[in-house]
Amino acid sequence: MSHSESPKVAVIMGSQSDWPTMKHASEILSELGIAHNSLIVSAHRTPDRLVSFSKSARSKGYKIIIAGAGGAAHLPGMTAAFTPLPVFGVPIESKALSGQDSLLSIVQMPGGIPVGTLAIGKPGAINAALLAASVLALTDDALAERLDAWRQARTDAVAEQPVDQP
Ligand code: RP5
Repeated sequence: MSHSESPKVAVIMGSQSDWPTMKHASEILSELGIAHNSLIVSAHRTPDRLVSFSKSARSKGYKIIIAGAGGAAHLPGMTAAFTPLPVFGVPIESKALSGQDSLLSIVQMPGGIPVGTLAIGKPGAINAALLAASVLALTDDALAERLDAWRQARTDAVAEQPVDQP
């Protein structure tokens, strides 16, 4: 857990090998002061862990789940099948198919069980965290101010004109 208050966001991933991507979601959540947990939950290798985590997520106080998985990426969809919480899926950039397999596995959910699917890889992990922050900020004015400041800092960092790089 990253903060003393109870975690609002769970960042789950199918494998240790997903952490280099999913840590970017965790870092953004930390920057914004959002309490969260990062957990390995595999749809294929630890299916019982998937069921127990997903079924208990709401009662544990989580508000949003960010789920990253690669290849035959069933984790986000199966998690969404077991919980009414919003699930944001991050397709991991797989070696075999550069994450296109992950993307298509996550995005093409049947109507009725939604997974909000982000971009492949690091940008998707970052944006999943920012999207979670936007949702939580709807009912948290202090977080809304931190998110506004975070966004303004990125805007302020953009130069008006390009320069030659050394
Ligand atoms: C998926 O299989 C994981 O999400 C990971 O992206 C992929 C490969 O896992 P490892 O073989 O690296 O553990 O379940």
